[in-house]
Amino acid sequence: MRYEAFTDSRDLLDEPSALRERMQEEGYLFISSLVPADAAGEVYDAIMRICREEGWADQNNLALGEPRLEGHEGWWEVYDRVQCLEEFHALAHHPNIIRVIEAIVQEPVLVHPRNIARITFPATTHYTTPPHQDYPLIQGTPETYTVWIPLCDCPIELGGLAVLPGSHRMGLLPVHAASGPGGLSVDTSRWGDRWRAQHMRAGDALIFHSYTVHRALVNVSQRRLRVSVDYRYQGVSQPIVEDSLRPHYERLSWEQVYRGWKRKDIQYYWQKFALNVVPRNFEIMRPEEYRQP
Ligand SMILES: O=C(O)CCC(=O)C(=O)O
Repeated sequence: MRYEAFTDSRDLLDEPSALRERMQEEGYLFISSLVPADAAGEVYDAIMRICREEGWADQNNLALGEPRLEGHEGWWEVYDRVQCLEEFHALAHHPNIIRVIEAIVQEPVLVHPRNIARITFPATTHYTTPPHQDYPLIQGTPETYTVWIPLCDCPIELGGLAVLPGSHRMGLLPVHAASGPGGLSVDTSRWGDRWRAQHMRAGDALIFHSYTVHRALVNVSQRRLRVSVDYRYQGVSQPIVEDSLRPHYERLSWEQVYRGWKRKDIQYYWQKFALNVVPRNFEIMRPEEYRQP
């Protein structure tokens, strides 16, 4: 399938109101080289070192063995170690990202501490992230923005991310049970071929509203791992659910994650804000097919 490319908003970086308007209109911003490729590469190298040590990749960073699936047996030996990487969490605080989010939310930015790394093996078509909106998974405020950054160059064949421009204007959609990270999907049949996707380079960023429908493309490479991060942001005055303040998958405590870190300013930083912490609504995560008539 061929995809129309994203609109690159790099030329708007010095025009906060134009960035905000484009986000309001399109529901996403693609910004090439938002963070330096070296900064993304440093996180990639740290993750790949763990993958090699745990037998997921060979010396050329090519996948070894059976595909490992996020959240399944055999996943945690790498993922728990990735969650402890200081450079992985530090990249979420990169000033170039904060500046863009500040332009969108027009107030001081809260960086969610719950950062996510994705390591996608080839031959995992059945477990590719399905079309979904982030809101049911993140909640708090709809004005939450995900920043998706590939840590290595990511041609379409490596399974990048695709978005449906303007889909955020449909509001919150009913969810269905699905296979893949997040486990929820929305019906996109009426959107036809309006998906946009393109070759992304390490450090390019795709930023989208929590109602914007997006999905991953299948990694059809022979042996390459797609390695990317999902970081989340919102205005500091907006509501947030408590679990967004805990490590992804909640297998480790922050104390365990932070062991041996050099930087103190990116540890427990959210505790200095008087946050509006709200409960999670499990009802909007319940698939339509499981609802009572
Ligand atoms: O990278 C992926 O496969 C999923 C990313 C995603 O859906 C997200 O950032 O919300």
